[in-house]
Amino acid sequence: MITTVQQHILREQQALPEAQGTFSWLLSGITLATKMIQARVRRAGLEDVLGAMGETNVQGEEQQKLDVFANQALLDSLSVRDGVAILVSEENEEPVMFDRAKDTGRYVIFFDPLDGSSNIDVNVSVGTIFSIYRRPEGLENDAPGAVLQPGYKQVAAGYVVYGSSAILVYTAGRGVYGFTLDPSIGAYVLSYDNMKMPAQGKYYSVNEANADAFPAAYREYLAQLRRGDLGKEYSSRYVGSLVADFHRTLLKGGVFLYPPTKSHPGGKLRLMYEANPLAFIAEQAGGMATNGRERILDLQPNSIHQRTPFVIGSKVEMEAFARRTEAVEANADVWAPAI
Ligand code: P6P
Repeated sequence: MITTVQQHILREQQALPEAQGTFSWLLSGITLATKMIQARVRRAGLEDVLGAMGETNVQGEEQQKLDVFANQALLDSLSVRDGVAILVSEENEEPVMFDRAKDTGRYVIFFDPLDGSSNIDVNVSVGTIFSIYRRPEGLENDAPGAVLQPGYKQVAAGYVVYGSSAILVYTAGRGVYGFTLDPSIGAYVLSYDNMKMPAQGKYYSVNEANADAFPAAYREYLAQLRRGDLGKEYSSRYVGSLVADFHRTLLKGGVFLYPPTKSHPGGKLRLMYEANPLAFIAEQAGGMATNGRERILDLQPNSIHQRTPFVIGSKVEMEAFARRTEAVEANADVWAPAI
């Protein structure tokens, strides 16, 4: 007996009293778009979708053709759902707002349509990340408070990793569930029921090329892992595609870090459509996520594309990181030169 994601969402939305089917209708828009995206990702290179569009996006990054397609697929699938009041995409400088009747446009959705897209041409897994909030009552769509909500207010979050298979992972605040796309029936089928991140893993995941520029606390912590101070031998695994690196961390445990550096004190990853959704999932699975000091989900955003340092993973590694940063930063200049 299979459980499709649609059946699962209908069951989940019973816990969202105000949903009245809107919530499942929204999520079906996201799953539809990801099926279209994965079909194109699977054919990358066959339909001349490789290579750049020759344009750059709001992040100043060269747009890959699949980026543009993925963004359009999500915008098209979600804009026809009248439950959507506002869409915020990594690819769009400004939010897309819809003039809905007051009692219909109830949700705000953030998404990174194709994260890790620079890896497309070398056939490395990429992903779509999404994050869903209620539109605050009494606020107009263009009120800053409509989009600048802290992560703990998310009603749902998830991602699809387009790897050896397409896997959708989502939470609506009552556990984390994984679904594998079965191409023979075109449906996401439950494959991971009530996912829990192992309390400790054996991988740490960070771009070591930047290590000399990390704050002392981060360097000290990585040396601690390498020395085996947490009672385990660690291996380094870094795909360079956030969704792939996080998915492994969720399944196997361990820790992923994108630290701040002097040149990028805010880190690289985006709070609203990368860190917040993954932090919601990690916490629901028993893990933790911080910006190096504070819980990601407590951060009050001040802009929709703001970046944040990002440390996310298993309880044991995250608690060790917190102890290390407290110890080192209590006694040293955060930017002390590399040891
Ligand atoms: P770096 C991909 O471009 C991305 O946005 C994330 O998917 C990934 O985690 C990160 O950047 C990799 O960045 O600086 O290590 O190449």
